[in-house]
Amino acid sequence: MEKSEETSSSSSSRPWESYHTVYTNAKAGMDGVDKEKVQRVVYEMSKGSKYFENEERKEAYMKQKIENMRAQRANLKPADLSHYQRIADKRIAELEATRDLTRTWLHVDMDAFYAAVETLSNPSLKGRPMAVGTMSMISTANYEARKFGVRAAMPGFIACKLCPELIFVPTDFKKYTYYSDLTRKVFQEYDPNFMAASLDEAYLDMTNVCKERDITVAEVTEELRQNVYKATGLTCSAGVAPNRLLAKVCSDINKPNGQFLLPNDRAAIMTFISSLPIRKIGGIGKVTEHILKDVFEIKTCEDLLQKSSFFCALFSPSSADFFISVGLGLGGTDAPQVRSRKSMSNERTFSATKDETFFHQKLVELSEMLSADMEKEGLHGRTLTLKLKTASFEVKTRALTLQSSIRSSKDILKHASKLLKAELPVSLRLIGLRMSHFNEDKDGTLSDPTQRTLLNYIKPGDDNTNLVDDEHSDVKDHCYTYTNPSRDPLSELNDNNEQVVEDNGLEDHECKDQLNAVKSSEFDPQGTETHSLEGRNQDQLTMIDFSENETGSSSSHHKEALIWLEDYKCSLCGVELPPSFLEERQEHADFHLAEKMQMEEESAHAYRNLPLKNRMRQKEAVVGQSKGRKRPKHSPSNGKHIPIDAFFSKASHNL
Ligand code: DCP
Ligand code: MG
Repeated sequence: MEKSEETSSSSSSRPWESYHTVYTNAKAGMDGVDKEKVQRVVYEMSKGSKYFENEERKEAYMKQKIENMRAQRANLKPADLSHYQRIADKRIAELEATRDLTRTWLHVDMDAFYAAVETLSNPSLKGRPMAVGTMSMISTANYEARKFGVRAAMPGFIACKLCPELIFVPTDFKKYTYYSDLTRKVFQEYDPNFMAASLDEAYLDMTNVCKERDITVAEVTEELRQNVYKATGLTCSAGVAPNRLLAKVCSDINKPNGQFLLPNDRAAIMTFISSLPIRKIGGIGKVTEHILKDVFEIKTCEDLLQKSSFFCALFSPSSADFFISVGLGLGGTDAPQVRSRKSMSNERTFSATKDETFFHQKLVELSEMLSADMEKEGLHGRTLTLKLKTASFEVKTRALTLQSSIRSSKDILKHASKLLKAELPVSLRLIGLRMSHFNEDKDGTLSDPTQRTLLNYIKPGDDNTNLVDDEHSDVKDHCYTYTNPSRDPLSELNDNNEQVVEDNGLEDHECKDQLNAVKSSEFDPQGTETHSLEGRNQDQLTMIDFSENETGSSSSHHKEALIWLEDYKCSLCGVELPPSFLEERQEHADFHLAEKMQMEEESAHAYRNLPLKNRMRQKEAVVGQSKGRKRPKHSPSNGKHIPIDAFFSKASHNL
């Protein structure tokens, strides 16, 4: 059996050659970089660290996935393959029939956004290598610094080693938001329903403006870029294509300050796609790339079509559709409906610390920002989720759903502090807050509070559910259409308006975005690949992993509670959300989680209020049942919330 480049070199005398992290991935402006030097420096400087250990865990996990997939491939008989080839050919024809060449999409992305904004305020930085961020973490680097291999999501101390002249500038999110708003005003002139994908990028449907003004898309794109420059003093790059997936790929081609147009012509698209490396596609991250390369020898998007029988044989229908669609150069073309905001979040990354006063300060800042954002959009929220990344890179979320919705920073802080208190003492490197379940009633009362019974948590025993391949959905669905565009902190993967979000390199489903994934490898705060490749049966089943274990190898007790039936229906309440609605799905999962915890708390409360005699009877019954079973580890409960680890051990009994 063939060995991948990476596996074969891992034991060589040049161990860094197999050390691929987000830091060693190339971004725009890094083409001429000495990749081996960067790899060696990153390897040497991170060796022995927790980050390194985590990378090794992920690497081991990926290798295991690859081995499993190889074994499955080896089991396929020629007759199986021709059977699946027929299925694939049919699906190719069906998907081809959906091709829509009538729209013209533009993806616009600001060049070295934070760095460019900082250079505007301090022109002496011009032409000198500089990075925005700190010694712990860099948010972005200008193109001068990129020549040395310095890039976003890289720790500053590694960047200094690569480029000793590097100048550091601290982040100033207010400034970036201000400039982002200016760019959005320009975008609105061309497409009032443009889709903001992050602070520095957006998708615009240019079909109407071209028709109305009888102007070519090349001209109008030049004009838009000039107008952005006039409004902000900043340059941007653009990609134009018949769909958003391709427009996103195109905007990176002539970065910085350039544009690339792909005509609305099938032959041109197929030529473009034929040599396009799969990794350029949003939604194909490191793990998927390696599986496709190492197991199926797939390197380009064209290879995806040629090997489509394997997808039909070994992957879920949604994954197979995704790969085939990419092979055909298909992507989102529809003008999405205006949807209301589902959640808002922000987070802060810092060097690992146990300092509780510091945590409190961070919570104060985050609560204030969240409150200000909600106020800006006239929203009140009911579900508050606290996100924590521990010193060992484990990501945990703790959520709580309130009886009535809140907005003030004081209220947010109060509840966030309760959630955090239950986790102390802890060493953290990231704290985030997310608010969801909004209602727009200004008084904060709920017009339709959702009341559910325990029955809602009984999961139908359905073995035949489909894989929710979170890696493969279209970023279009993670973007919100703004009639009044404002800051869009929704997309956790793309919208780093508050912080550096580390990429664990596992995948780019950024925004956890997919078909049109944005910020590919840069934004993957959760980093858990839900795309199960262990076997056909498992492949058919996807569960929401609330724990967001970044190693990608979460233990089974973490994987409970919510299954997307037939790929789109929530097993708990029947709500329908297609796989591409990643953010909404996460939010929906949070809702169930918080609701479940609330109910647990309520039953605990009812239990506490039972006469002592009855309680004793119940306790005896429980002890009897659980004899011989390992006792779940519970975190201290605080107030209305039950820590998630308690929830999972309970859930695995209940469901
Ligand atoms: N960002 C961040 N952390 C990351 C990646 C990005 O904080 N891991 C922030 C800083 C960037 C901004 O988001 O300036 C936009 O991200 P891009 O990926 O678009 O990167 P840049 O705009 O900096 O550079 P490019 O010219 O490659 O678009
Ligand atoms: Mg950018």
